[in-house]
Order: sequence, then structure tokens, then C-alpha cells
Amino acid sequence: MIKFYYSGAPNPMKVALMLEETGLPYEPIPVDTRKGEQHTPEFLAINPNGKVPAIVDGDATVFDSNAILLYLVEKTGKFLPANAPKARGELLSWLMFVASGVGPFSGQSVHFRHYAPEKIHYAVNRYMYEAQRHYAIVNERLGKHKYMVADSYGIVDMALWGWARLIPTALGEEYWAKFPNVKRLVDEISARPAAKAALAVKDKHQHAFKAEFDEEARKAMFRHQDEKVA
Ligand SMILES: N[C@@H](CCC(=O)N[C@@H](CS)C(=O)NCC(=O)O)C(=O)O
Repeated sequence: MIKFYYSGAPNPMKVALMLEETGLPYEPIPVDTRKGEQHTPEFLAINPNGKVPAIVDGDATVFDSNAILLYLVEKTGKFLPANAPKARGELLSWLMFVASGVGPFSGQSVHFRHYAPEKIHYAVNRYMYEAQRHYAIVNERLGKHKYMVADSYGIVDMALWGWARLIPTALGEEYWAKFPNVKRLVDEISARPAAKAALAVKDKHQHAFKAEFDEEARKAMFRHQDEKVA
């Protein structure tokens, strides 16, 4: 049984979606990042980066959401596009694009828009600009293709869904209108039973994650605040 270390945040939710899509049996294990559970020695032995998600599958330990998606594709053979190496090249390109572009820039946009103690216009503008630029590229791609890779639903769509469903938080509610093709795919995925099950994992297993974003949460998640390195 796969052990799935998770919270309700965007990166773990991509993996929850894939686990639900594949039907693999898994045991969800909550890691409450607002309480600092990501920094315990036990969890750091699984993910030295101290972030969710991570999985333990027998003697395989995998961390980083997109690495886990690839691992599960290879393990199950599900959602693996035919026509390698062409389609595989496409898959790797778009997966890395989502992993290194869409995710981090959306995350930093959320941080500087909602969590930074001061509103730094330069930072808000830079991350919103870059997040939008990435979504515009995805939007154009989805204007020509139903799905991100090989015209079939797969892990790049799942990786995108993790973050893109939060476009209103990362950029603002009005941005859906700018990216109608992204919205079309997000809505289609969100309507899938696997997506509903992924979002319901914590309720199904009665995992109560801390809701308040208080001083304890800031200390656990924004550790740069207590350490001057620049
Ligand atoms: N590159 C990593 C990023 C993981 C990540 O940033 N996870 C967030 C939740 S979406 C987290 O654990 N945050 C807690 C923290 O930063 O302390 C991935 O894709 O899995």
C-alpha cells in the first residue's frame, strides 16, 4: 500500500488526483505544514526538502509532486501517451514547464499578494507577470489541443490542475476571462470523480488540518523571516 504524505495544498492535490485516477490503493498520511510537521526528522528522512507531497511505495521513496506523477505513470503504465519517443519528449517538456514555471511563479505570486508582511510592488508585479506569462502559453496550447500532451488526458493536465484551479488566488478572479482554455480544462478535470475524491481525502479520513494562519504557521512555513541571510 502506497503511503501518501500530504496536505490540501496544490502540489499534494496533483498527486491525490493521480492516485485516484489510477485506482492504486494508498494510505493518506497528513503532514500539517502549519504546525511544522514537515520539519520533523521522521518526515525529513522521507523528503529532505521538508515539503509535501511525498510517497513511500515499498522500498521506493519519491518526493516532489511532478517526480511522483512520473513515477506513478511508469509504475502503472496508465496515462502514458503512445508514440514514444515523440510523445514522451512532449510530455517531459510540458511537465518540466509546469514544474519549473507555472508552479513556482504561481506560488510566489500567492506569497507576495497575500502573505508578505509588506506589499512590495516590484515583487508582486514580477511574479504576477511571470505567472500570467506561463498561463498565457498554456492557454494558447489548449486553444489548439484538447489536452496538454498527445491529445489525451494525462499527468501534465493533472499537474496543471493542481495550480491552475487557484488562478483566482494567485492572480485574481478576473483572470479566468483571460485564460478561457485553461478554465475549460480545469473545469473538465474538477468535474471528474477522481478530482472530487482527491479534494475530499482529508474529510473522508477525518484529517483535521490547522485552518488558522497564525504565528506558529508563519514560523513553520516562512522560516526566512527568522533568519537573516541577506
Ligand atoms: N517542488 C515541490 C514543492 C512542494 C511544496 O512547495 N509544497 C508545499 C505545499 S504546496 C509545502 O509543503 N509547503 C510547506 C512549507 O513550505 O513549509 C513539489 O512540487 O512537490
